[in-house]
Amino acid sequence: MKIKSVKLMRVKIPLKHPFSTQLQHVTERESILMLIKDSEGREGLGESVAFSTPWYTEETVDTVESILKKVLIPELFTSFTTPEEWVTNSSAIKGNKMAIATVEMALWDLYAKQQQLSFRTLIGSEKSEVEAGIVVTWQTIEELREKVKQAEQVGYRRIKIKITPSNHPSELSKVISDFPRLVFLADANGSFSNVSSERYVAFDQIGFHWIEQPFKEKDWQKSRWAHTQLKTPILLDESICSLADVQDVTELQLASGIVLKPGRVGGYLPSRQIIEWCQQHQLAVYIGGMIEFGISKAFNLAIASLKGVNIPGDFSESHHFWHQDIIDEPFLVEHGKMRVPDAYGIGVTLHPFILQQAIVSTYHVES
Ligand code: OSB
Ligand code: MG
Repeated sequence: MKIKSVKLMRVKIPLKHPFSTQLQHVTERESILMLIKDSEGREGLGESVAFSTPWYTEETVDTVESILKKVLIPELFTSFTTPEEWVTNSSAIKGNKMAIATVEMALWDLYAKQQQLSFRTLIGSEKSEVEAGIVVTWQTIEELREKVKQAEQVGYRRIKIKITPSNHPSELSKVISDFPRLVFLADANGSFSNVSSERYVAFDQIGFHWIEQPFKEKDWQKSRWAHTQLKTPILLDESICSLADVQDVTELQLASGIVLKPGRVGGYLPSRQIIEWCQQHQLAVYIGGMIEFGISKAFNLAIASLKGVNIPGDFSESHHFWHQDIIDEPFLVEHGKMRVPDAYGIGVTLHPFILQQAIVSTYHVES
């Protein structure tokens, strides 16, 4: 896979509406995009999922940019024939999975184009669409009800709502029972670690299909207690950064399933191993989002279409977070589903005008 040139683009786009949770009030999305080219001019696109500051994960836009420039881009100019081989060559690097995943994504996009295949076909997926899913942040119960109603009208069947211990369980139960056709998942982002177990038990009674990350990432005692003693199945999100973490979920009986964020575990290859482990050990798994642009969304859609991914993931329409995404192709929900791109590679192209407006800085290297 001879790489001729690499371009990094640091981009920033305001969110259509602030994404406000217990953890952070996000008003704009900053990210690093990577564009690689081979000697025939074919391109590969990658997108990093790290945020501007370390409020959700240790890696940030700055750390990703720095590791890419200092360590990973030079490795792109070495000799390798497949993305797997590049990953193996780079395996001496500790951590920095989001930086690695950015390169891995660009390599898969380019490699699939070189093979004249869609990334979905290349990885052996047989599904051309997956179930969509939306995340709802809210301040008042009226706002929650209104957003759920709008989501149902768009066609979403799976709704993830952000919860905290200060919400009223009876009000949440009422919202759930008012929308009997929808599947509700609650994401607590670790907020129940700081309150009494009685408070959590009240939320366990609400009737959510799943509760995501009720306790902090390493609060395994509590997760194990809720998983083995209570009724609502638990999914772990922040706790899952590697296959080893998923193996702990099985061996220590911590949860019913996991949220797999490919960018957080290092990309497609580690995601594939995790999905296989989940299949062999009856763990539920869904592909989670991190307020991503369309490059990462397209990549994640292909991964979500693999056999073994058995819960609808974070796949909302392109205009849910933005007025206009940085890619050309819009992602839409049709009958509750979203199509997995089937053009060569990941299947998306940059929108030149939107990109130009979003670019903060660029970095270019040639072999
Ligand atoms: O906890 O799943 C989370 C966004 C940023 C950081 C953490 C999370 C989220 C989401 C967004 O819930 C899901 C999406 O991108 O659709
Ligand atoms: Mg989550």
